[in-house]
Amino acid sequence: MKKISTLLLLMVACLTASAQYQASPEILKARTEFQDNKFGIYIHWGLYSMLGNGEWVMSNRNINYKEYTHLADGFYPSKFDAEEWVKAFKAAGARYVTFTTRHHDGFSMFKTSANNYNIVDGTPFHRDVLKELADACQKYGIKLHLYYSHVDWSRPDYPQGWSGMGIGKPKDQYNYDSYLAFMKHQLTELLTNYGPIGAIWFDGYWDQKNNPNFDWKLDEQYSLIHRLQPGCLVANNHHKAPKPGEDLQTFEQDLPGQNTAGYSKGTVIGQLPLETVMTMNKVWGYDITDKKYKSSEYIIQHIIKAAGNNANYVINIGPRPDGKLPVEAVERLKAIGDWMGRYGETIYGTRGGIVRPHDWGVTTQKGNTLYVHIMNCQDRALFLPLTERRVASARMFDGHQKVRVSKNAEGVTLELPAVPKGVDTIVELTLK
Ligand code: H79
Repeated sequence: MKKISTLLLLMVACLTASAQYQASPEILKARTEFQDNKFGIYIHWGLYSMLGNGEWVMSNRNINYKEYTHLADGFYPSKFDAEEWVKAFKAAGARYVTFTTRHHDGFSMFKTSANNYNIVDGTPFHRDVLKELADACQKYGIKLHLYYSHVDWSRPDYPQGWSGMGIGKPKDQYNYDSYLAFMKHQLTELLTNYGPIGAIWFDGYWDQKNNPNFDWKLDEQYSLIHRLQPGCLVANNHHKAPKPGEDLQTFEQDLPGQNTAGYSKGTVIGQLPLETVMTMNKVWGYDITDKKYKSSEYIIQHIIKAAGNNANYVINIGPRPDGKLPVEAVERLKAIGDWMGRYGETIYGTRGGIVRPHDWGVTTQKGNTLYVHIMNCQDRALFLPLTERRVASARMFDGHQKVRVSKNAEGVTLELPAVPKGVDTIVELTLK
């Protein structure tokens, strides 16, 4: 009896411990910095890049899991230059880069001692591209975030999920404890060998959707991360409300609250810092025929819209198998950098403003300064439902021309010098 009650107590203690994740002071600081950073670059790069058909090619085309591993012997990204990448990201105004250390195909883009299926031991390239990227990020002051897949199409100990059904991997040799030990080993390497890491970004939780009782043992992974690097944020792209131990909530292909892409159906927006991650063309990994690139204007407007929705924005690039960034991506990075260089002040360090997003645009706010970003308005007058604060002054961000403000019971109307046009017209209000 005593044994049972001790056991029960222990269970309750464990449950409350996980339910009551107390973010450390380091984490709280890191969350604020994360929110201040506002804009990042995602990189999807791996063996799949060689096949030029996106990062899901192995599962989509039912490539045999043993056959696929031979790609490693031919992977030699001769033009890879981490500094060139990071300089381009920095010039675009990005403050962080999220890199795929190991995607669903199971190939590690870093030196691991867990197996030879990695860029250093398993390819003729023999270079730890993650180390080179980490060093370049340090040098140019960009935060490094690490994508880490929970799904693994190469390992029989990973329990078969919804993806990779036709790749010939045995379905009866699963052993989650063994797979979890492997992941913890790799997470330890990632958080020990590459300097300070801004976030670990998990992906793949959804793979076990047909197995509702599946226990990923997230607590063990999250507490390991927080123990090894107390300022490292935990993100998990599970498309659900945040779970204990997580530090930010990420949204795939949509702004928080939207669901045009089908990943965020019914996703509850929690209290954590928010992030939207989006592809620049259709898929994430390099696709040789996918030329459906979003325009620079679209990307810039999404940085602005995300900020107005109190979220960060991360745009993805799928580098070519030779290690170069696609020219279309480089062009867009330049255009984004031009805009961020002039208007970054209205984005970095801000939060979603007190006037909520509307069809005409969004507001961002820093202290008493409210930036009104007008992206879609055909009139010279714009009404803001702003009643809780008084407007002390208003001017155009460009050229500082004064803007007349008239007030009524419902809010204020801004009289603009001209009908807004272009990517974004910004009015700067000082609030009392
Ligand atoms: O790494 C990139 C993609 O390869 C990976 N996440 C980004 C960052 C990814 N995108 N989609 N998927 C993985 C598969 C997810 C499918 C889903 Fe669903 C569709 C999740 C929710 C809707 C499958 C169908 C699971 C639930 C419904």
